[in-house]
Amino acid sequence: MEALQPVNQVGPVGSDVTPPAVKATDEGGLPVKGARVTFNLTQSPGTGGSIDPSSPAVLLTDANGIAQLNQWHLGDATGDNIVQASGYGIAIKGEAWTSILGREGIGPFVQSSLTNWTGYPDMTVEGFRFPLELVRDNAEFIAFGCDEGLGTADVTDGVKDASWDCANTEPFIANLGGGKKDATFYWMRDGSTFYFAVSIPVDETASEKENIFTLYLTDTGNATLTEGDDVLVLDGAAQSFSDQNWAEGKCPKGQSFCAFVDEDQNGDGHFQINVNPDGSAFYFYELKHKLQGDAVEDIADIGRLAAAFTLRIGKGAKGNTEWPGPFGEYEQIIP
Ligand SMILES: [Ca+2]
Ligand SMILES: [Ca+2]
Ligand SMILES: [Ca+2]
Repeated sequence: MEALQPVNQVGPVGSDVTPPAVKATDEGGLPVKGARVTFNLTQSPGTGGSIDPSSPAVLLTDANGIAQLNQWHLGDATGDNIVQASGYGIAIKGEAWTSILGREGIGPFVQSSLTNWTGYPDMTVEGFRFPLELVRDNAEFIAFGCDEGLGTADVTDGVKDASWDCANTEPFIANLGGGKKDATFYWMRDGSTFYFAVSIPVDETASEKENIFTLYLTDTGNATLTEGDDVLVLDGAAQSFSDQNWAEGKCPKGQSFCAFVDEDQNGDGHFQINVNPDGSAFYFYELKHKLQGDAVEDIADIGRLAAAFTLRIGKGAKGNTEWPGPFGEYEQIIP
């Protein structure tokens, strides 16, 4: 029995995640139809967690050997939700053949590569005696229920791991040399740190020369970029992160980007081109910035946060994105 869906998932508490599915095959790798698989919801934090059909759900595999739940709804509290799938199979000692019992204990069991064969363990078939062995097979599926916007992300690799599924998200349109793309802005926090990311689909996996994600943060509730605001720069091509602060009015003449590099470098970030399971690619920029209680060059109040960002991918105006736009305007992301 093989798990067909991810055995580890993350989803907001009280949400639906991908329902578990298993495939039953014989030792020749052929799908086994009609095998009985029992799905048990063995752990569900809080209340409201369920599977459909309800636990214990007993399903028969289809012609492709697949049994799948219709739905898996996470409990309303943070923690691991667990579904276990189990079924019995028969192995013939010394023979490369396996089948699945129709019910626990003794037959009838489902036939696979042999025809018109019904019987019991340690039985005789066509004059030959096959010692049979009952084998219990299990698969375990775990889905972590998280509170949306709360969690800790690993930003050391530019890879979008499952922890980002806990983040707040906002869609935006990214301008690329090849046209506009539907992209996503992510943010989340734990007790001491904010995490931000953007994900942008791309048509090819070639790296871009100009490749910079610049994030602006303020906690003052101001609608526009102001001196002293936090500036975080992630240069994807150079793989460099820089913690800065906005220096309005101190710009050299003719220069529009007026940020000073902080004495206290606080944070980290990475960029990578990732490949989806379907083979399509996406840029992923991820960074973190520790919350500060006192440093003037960093955000001070974690209870209220407004953000803006620019994204430059490729040369020229076609590759410039401003969110929420126009430049210098903020959007409140924590009210
Ligand atoms: Ca990561
Ligand atoms: Ca700093
Ligand atoms: Ca700063």
